[in-house]
Amino acid sequence: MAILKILQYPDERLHKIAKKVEQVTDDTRRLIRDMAETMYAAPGVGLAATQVDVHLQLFVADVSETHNQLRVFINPEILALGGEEESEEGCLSVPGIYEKVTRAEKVTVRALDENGQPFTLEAEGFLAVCIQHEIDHLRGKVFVEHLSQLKQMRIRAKLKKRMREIL
Ligand code: GNR
Ligand code: NI
Repeated sequence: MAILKILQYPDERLHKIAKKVEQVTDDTRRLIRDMAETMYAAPGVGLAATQVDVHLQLFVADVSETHNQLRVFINPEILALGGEEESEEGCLSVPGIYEKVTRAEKVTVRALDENGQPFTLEAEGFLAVCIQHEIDHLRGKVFVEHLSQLKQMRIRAKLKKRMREIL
């Protein structure tokens, strides 16, 4: 097991488009285990491969209060979106920034699990938000890119200032 390094916005690698996983292998499962460990340690409720600089269509999520209901999504496809709802989001790649984003209230997604078995899931509430947030990452999109240009500029300035203060 290993804790992986999470890319920090603004990093151009967060804009790479993830490629399909052609075969679910032991290597895929090792990556999934490391991503899960990284997500739980952060702590976070989701983590996309893009965030650990692996550009494959794969993410993990656990929105349970008990942190023992890991969900794995490989090659996720959105089959349907319904409704609209605004909620506050954060991202492990944009630490300390929380902003409201409007997304679909319900999402139907098809994906493969860690054994390469297909499943379809209808999600709503926080899980639906999380799934859309992670699929955005796989498409090279960070949640702040749903905000106005002005807000994005302010966020980038804030993060750069913070980075300077640490160094
Ligand atoms: O840990 C996370 N919390 C969160 C809160 C609201 C909406 C989305 C998320 S996902 C985020 C982890 C992360 O960055 N996943 O990509
Ligand atoms: Ni994120």
